[in-house]
Amino acid sequence: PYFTLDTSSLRHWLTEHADLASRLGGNPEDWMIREVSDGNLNTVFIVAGPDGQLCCKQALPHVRVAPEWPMPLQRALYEARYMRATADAVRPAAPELYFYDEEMFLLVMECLTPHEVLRSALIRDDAQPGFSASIGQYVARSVHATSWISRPFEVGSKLLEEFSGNTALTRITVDLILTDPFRPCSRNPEAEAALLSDVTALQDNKPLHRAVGVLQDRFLTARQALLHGDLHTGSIMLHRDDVRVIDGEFATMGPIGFDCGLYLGNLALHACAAPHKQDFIRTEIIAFWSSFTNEFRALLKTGGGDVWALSDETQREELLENFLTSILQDTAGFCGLEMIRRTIGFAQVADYTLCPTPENRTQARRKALQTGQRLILDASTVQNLSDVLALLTLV
Ligand code: SR1
Ligand code: MG
Repeated sequence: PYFTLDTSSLRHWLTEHADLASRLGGNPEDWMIREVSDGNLNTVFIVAGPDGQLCCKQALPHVRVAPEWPMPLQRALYEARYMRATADAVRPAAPELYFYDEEMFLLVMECLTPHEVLRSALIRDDAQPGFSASIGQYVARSVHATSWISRPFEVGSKLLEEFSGNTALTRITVDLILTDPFRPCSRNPEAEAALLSDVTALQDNKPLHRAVGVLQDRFLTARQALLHGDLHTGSIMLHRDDVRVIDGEFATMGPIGFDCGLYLGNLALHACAAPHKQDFIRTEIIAFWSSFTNEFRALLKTGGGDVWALSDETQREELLENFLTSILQDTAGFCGLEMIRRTIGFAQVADYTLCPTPENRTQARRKALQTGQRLILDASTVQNLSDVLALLTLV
């Protein structure tokens, strides 16, 4: 039966799993075990032995950073399923899953060392430029492997079945990203005084709420492919040019632009917090989109799904270009949602600590709110990446 692990019980648990223990080598009492929990939801341990290291991630029955908020343990299963469903397509851009324990809601996986969380690397100004090309490739490969265009519909049907139970985490997304920031809500931290009128205006903005409604519908009904579901800069680790995507527990079938939009939203927020890095962020956004589209175009040349099965190469190309435009429109909208929720919602971001003064921070947040609203309102007018860069004022 389930119990919450600590360093001592994890040591014992590992000794009872010989294949995992053998990856560590040496004597169990000599293993170094450290808790390195960083995200909002789970506990994470790094275990080091003479022959290797392991990363052990366990779901808690509540939100780690808000213990009064209960959360089903089952979410760990969806992360394991996501890793298994995408591993072959994205390897080596994700850690290897070695073992999933169904009773302990525990994932044991490859330890990424000396990797660092991308958000922290960006804040320290220490991320090797070009990482976004790897993320674009990752998104193209993961969604291609799970889309109706590339796979017989039975594959998509099975994925819908396997991931439709991930309702607790989808509920978090629906509330925290797609709803709460746009209404007064006890989960939203109190906004700083200087931003109160901006927040009130946003929460009274009826045209904005209509546009958010379109995105709510897209998120819940456009089941285009299997999404990571929480692809922010805290869900990515890197060391030099080795870039890995982690934390797929929010996985769900959804619109491809959701993964793209969350990623770009976090880059854009970083540029709001650190305006002197705008050119760098603009280059990363361009690298992401060109790598995503190039990889997706190349992969989709081969077809394989029931969708577009009748079309010749020329027609597939035309269909694909329209599909990419529609993904870009979704991307713009979800990018705007992410910028807003990370600025005034429950889960805000450390990037704003880069602002040297409180006044700079207010300005940065205001810019994020204004940019986010513009992106949401104008998402449907977007035709190419330059339009998105213009909405981001990154031209
Ligand atoms: C209660 S969980 C809050 C946020 O943390 C996760 O990483 C997701 O981004 C979620 O929205
Ligand atoms: Mg996470």
